[in-house]
Amino acid sequence: MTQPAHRPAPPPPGSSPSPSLAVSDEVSEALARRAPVVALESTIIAHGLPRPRNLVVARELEETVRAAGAVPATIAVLDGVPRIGLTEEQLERVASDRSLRKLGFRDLAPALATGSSGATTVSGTAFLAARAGLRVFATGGLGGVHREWVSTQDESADLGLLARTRITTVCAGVKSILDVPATLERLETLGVTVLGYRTAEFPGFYLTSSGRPVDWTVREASEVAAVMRAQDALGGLDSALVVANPVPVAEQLDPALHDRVLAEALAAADRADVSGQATTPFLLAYLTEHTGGASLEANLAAVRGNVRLAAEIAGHWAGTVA
Ligand code: PSU
Ligand code: MN
Repeated sequence: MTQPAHRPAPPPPGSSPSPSLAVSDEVSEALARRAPVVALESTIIAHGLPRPRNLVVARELEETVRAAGAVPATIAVLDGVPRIGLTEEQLERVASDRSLRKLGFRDLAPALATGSSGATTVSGTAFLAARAGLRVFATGGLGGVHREWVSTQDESADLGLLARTRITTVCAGVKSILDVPATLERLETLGVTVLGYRTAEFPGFYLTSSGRPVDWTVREASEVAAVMRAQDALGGLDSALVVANPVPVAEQLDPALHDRVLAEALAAADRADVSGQATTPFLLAYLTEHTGGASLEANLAAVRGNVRLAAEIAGHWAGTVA
């Protein structure tokens, strides 16, 4: 056997070995027997939904995965340890601890090094899930290119991370607070495959449709698993597979109300000078408050549908369902 040309330098004396992922017993057993597992993010719980409803939802989403015959793996970083699969106590902490940070991919290393705790965004979750060997992930809406990008250059790290990570991400499109057409262009540029699930139109998060077309439509979870196998057969670059699953028309936010309150929310964010990681939680909270909770219900309907579909895809991927 030939030796690698470059070997990693040994750790400096006194430094501890790099902390590894803490995969819960339930998730590692499921992975070992190749049972279906669905990764769930924690930012939506800690920063995207109002308390105390967030904890009820976090539990419900895990239950939904189980009911569909898969194992849920909610992901967060607690006291510097990246956790894949949380105990009930840990889930409660994610939902209630206000000091929890919001961790994108780039925040993971400092969080580990400093023993910090935080909820993981799509980029943080997708990275950790893939590192743990998970292949299917459900969220609400992806981050993307913000309106006003020309002046702020605010584009979620979700996009770049998904371009480099082999994980199937089920979402209701990208959050409608964003510049959806620009985000779709970026996904194309970055080479991220997008499938519409039973739709020819890209979903609009709170709304069933964003009005933009998708290039590929699938009708069954088994077809998504077939595309995943084709990704692997092609090999080469790792990138995600985005499965865009619209909220049912009956459960969408009223489009006129959406447009009116979103315009107000964007103006309020501008006045309050919100930026960076605070932007998305600010806008989501504004919408919840000023639609009398209707946007929250649409958001939850979208997430529930995504989690159900992700569990079904995971079943087909694992080969436990025909
Ligand atoms: N989906 C939701 N609610 C949320 C999010 C997604 O229904 O709060 C979170 C995800 O964690 C996503 C993040 O990664 O919002 C995007 O934040 P930013 O725009 O700051 O990258
Ligand atoms: Mn941002």
